[in-house]
Amino acid sequence: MHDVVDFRSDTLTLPTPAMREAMARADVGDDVWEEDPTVKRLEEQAARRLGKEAALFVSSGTQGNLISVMALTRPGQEIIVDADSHVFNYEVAGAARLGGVQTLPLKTERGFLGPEQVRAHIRPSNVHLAVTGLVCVENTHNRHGGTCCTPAEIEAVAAVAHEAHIPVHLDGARIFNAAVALGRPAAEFARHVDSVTFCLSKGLGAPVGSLICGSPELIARARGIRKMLGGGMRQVGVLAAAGLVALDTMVDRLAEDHTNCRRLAEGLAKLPRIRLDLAIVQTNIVIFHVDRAGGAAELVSGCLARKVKIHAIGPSSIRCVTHKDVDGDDIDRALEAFREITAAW
Ligand code: TLP
Repeated sequence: MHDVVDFRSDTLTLPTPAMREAMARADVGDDVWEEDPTVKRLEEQAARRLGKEAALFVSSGTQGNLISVMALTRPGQEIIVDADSHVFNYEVAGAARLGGVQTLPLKTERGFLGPEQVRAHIRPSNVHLAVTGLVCVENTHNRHGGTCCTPAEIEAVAAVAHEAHIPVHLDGARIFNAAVALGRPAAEFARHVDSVTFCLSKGLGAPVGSLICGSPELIARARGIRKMLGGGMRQVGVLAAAGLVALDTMVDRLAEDHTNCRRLAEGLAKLPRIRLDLAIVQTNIVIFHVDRAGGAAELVSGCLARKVKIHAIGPSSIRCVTHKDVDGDDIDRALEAFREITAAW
């Protein structure tokens, strides 16, 4: 049981004592000179886990996605994304502003582009049209409530893109949640994409960092772009050390977060004026809708008064994310808070 129960994001997780110890003891060097042994170890392990030949440590998921887009496209091209994707909604238009690409956002049911949808939107060669330069997919899907797509679904989309010589990027910020939920190795989700990013600083609990994984050629290009964006870091093994602990010790326990999220969702679904689809609660995110004017804001402030932090992602929708710093007792406490607030509804 924690003093404050914080469901706002799994990015709020605090580093574990083992991470802090590893950070203090880390062997370091200048990583711009490629002389940081701890960063190298992390990059090797990340590449191995994702089944790619090479990897690059970057500051954040946002930077990882931007660098991947820039490494795989040319300015003036168009990238196909789903309309609810993180790249399109939450990355400050970086792909447009810094990558010079135009985004084609497509509506989907679960957050996952289908192969025929992608095929239908690849631009034909025509003097008026932008050239389609990249297809991006996201797994698990944040704005759709942590939904997972299967390796086969990614393979099908990638096949259509590759047939047209278009590369595919996977925003796998929470790919290990998908891997744990579906019982498949993370590498299976990455097998058919050209680049994949994943985050150490969400459910895995590390304080900072993401990795881009791909071919040695892609990673060499990404390294140059990272430097250009000011993301070349020096003795950054102090951060990579925490990432190694995260990869070694924090992946399998994500199942606990999924169990807690399920229990939270089931409790929420029983409350008056709360609407959610239990069938899509697959990992550590639950998004629910409040059918009462001002109800979402009431829940946010009522919960806060009971030391439960939740986040409204729209005027009537709330996202709760479970993670290592929320335990079973916290779920009970939060559900009690929700019950008290909605009792009068
Ligand atoms: N998502 C954050 C916010 O930016 C919304 C969160 O709290 O969930 N891809 C996906 C699918 C993400 O959910 C996020 C972070 C990122 C990329 C970006 O990662 P960071 O925060 O490391 O830049």
